[in-house]
Parts: sequence; structure tokens; C-alpha cells
Amino acid sequence: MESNTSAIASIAPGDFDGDAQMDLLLLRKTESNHISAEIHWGISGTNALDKKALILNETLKDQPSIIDANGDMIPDLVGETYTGSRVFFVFSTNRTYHTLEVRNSTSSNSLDPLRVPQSSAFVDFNGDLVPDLCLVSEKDKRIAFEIWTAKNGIFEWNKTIASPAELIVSGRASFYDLNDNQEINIILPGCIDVNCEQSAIFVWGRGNWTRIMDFKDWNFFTESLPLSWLEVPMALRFGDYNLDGFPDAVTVLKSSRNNSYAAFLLLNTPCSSCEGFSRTFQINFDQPLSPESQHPLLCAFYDFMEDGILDIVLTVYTDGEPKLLALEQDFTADAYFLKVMVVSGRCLDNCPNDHQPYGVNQVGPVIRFKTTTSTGAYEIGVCKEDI
Ligand SMILES: [Ca+2]
Ligand SMILES: [Ca+2]
Ligand SMILES: [Ca+2]
Ligand SMILES: [Ca+2]
Repeated sequence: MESNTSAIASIAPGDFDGDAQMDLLLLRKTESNHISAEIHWGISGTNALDKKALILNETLKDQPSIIDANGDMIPDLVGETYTGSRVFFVFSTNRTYHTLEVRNSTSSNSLDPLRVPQSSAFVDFNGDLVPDLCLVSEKDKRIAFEIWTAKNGIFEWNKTIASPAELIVSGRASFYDLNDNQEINIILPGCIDVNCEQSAIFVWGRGNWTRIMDFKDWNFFTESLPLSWLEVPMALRFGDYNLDGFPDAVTVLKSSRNNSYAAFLLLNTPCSSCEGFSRTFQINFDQPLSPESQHPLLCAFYDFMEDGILDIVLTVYTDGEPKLLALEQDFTADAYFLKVMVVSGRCLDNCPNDHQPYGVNQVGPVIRFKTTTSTGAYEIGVCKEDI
């Protein structure tokens, strides 16, 4: 790979030319604060990268999202160029790309700018198992979720959902089926005051926002982390910790009593008092995931043993530097899990080096499965890719 002095903002794997060999998307932050994107091509049958990379002509305002814009199982990108156009970058097998403007065919109004940091989702919103697109835009400091439904390889604008009016500071949304009704919910953490002394979690489901949780002594926070290069918006990170079929979350909160930070597990539990939604989160504030002497920066679920039981990975800031901790979970309850790997299936009978045709990992897959419970009843599960 050629050397370049611009800071690397992020990297992501993907097969951007559809030859069933993983390539590398590398994003850089230029000196003028633009994001530039390069694709480094994997060479078939080796672990090496081609010396010649594809560098996108356009620079972007923020990191793009990886989606499949035309349904050909080759990943594409969507983002906003530095000049303010919202575009898809569509890649093809000959290692080139073309741009397509994102257009709302039902309106002649120009599209609102995308929110920075962008947190779009490529998930199935209408239950046809084809991933749709949710782009987060921002107007007059209020964010909105634009749902674009995929039809025959084209995204059509379907609706725009404004964030709850009482939410003053919005965090990063997550997209999960929180109440197990086979419909994706938008889960939005944030604050209902400017100083984030009153935090809350809102959920979008069946056409309404419901405030499912209010915080008191521990809250989300807006200040940046002690590492200047790490910009992390307030966010919940999801996984089914206790294997009951309902996604749980982890996050870092700040104490309003002594300004300390701690990471907590948010257990998805039934809620009888949440008007309009059947679930909420329960937090055991006496049991943070990290000792109070440590300053947690980030936490997420991760299955270290690949046995279906989620462990937790935690970054803490101690002695002036970040450290990575792994919390292994001991799980003994009677539960089962289904592990599904979705691949693109690209390369048919001409696979390089005689390997079986299976392709590589894919963005946006959704699976639906039907099982029989011990009492003979049918149980339907719908699951999207965990990212
Ligand atoms: Ca490739
Ligand atoms: Ca594509
Ligand atoms: Ca769909
Ligand atoms: Ca759970």
C-alpha cells in the first residue's frame, strides 16, 4: 500500500468488485477536514493487496455508509459529498464506480443535509426481507429519519420521521426489533435538556415515539472523551445478553453526583407503565461493568468464544492511556441460539483456485426463521445483521 500522511478515519472490509476476494475500504480525514475514500483490492488466493488502489474523485462531509444500492450483491456507498450532493457510489466488477444522485421522485424540494456523524441503517423496514435504507438528516438542529424502501433495485422515498419534539440533544439511533413483533424499531437515546441532566430513551414503533425510559442520577453526556481523536456520539450498543429473544444494550453513563463515568448493562424487560410500548430497560446501577476508579470510554457485546453467549468488550482510560478489557460471561440457563452466516454467493463455476462458490460477507441481510417451542407452538424470529 502506498504511504499517505492523512490520518486514517476508519477501515472496512467488503468485496467491492465482486470477485469473492475481500477488498478494503479505507477512509481518510484530509487536512481540510474532508473525508476521502480509497478501495484497496485484494488479490485472489493471496493475503496481499493490489498496489494500485481506486481513489474516489469526490470527497465527503462525513464517513459514508456501506449499502448495496442496486441489489447486485456488490457493496456500494452512500454519503454526502463535500459540495453538498447526496449520492450513491456504485461499484462494478471492472473495479470502477459511478455516482448516482439520491432523488426523491415525489418532491422537487432539495434534500436536507445528512447528519454528522451519520448513522444510517441498511435494514428491512417493511418485512419483505429486502433491506431498505434509513438515512438520518438534520434541519434546524432537529434530526429526522428518512425511510427509503428498496423496490426492484431502486430506493424510493417512503416517509420521513421527525425526532421526538421534546428531545433537545439526540444521540445515535439503533435499529432493532425491541419488542419481538418482527418489526424494526428505531431506538434513540438523548437528553431532554441542553446540559444532559435529564436523559431518556425513545422508541419508534407502529407510527409513534414512546419515551420508554428516564434517567436520574446517571445520564448520557455530550463532552468529548479524553482522547481527542476518538469522537463517539452517545449510543446504545445492542446484543441479546440473556438469550431471551429481546435485544439488551450496554452503554457508558456519567454520574450527576460526582461526575464519574461507568458502563452499564441495560436489560430489556417488560413494561406495564410505558404507554404505547411493551418493553423498557432495567439497569442495576449498583453493578457497573467497570470499577468506578476506571473511566470507561466504550463498551460493546462480543462473542469471544463463538459459542453464542455474548461477552462484553470494554475500553477504559487509565494512567493516561486507553486499555481494552474483556468481560467473559458465564451463562448456564437453558437456551439455544441459531447462528446464520449470509454470504453473497458471487462467483459461480469459475471460482479462483477451485474454491467452492460461496462469496464473502454481505451488508444488510435479514433472516426469518420458524421454530416449534416445547409446547408445540410456532415461534417466528426475524433477525438482521449485527454490526
Ligand atoms: Ca474483491
Ligand atoms: Ca451494488
Ligand atoms: Ca424491505
Ligand atoms: Ca435479552
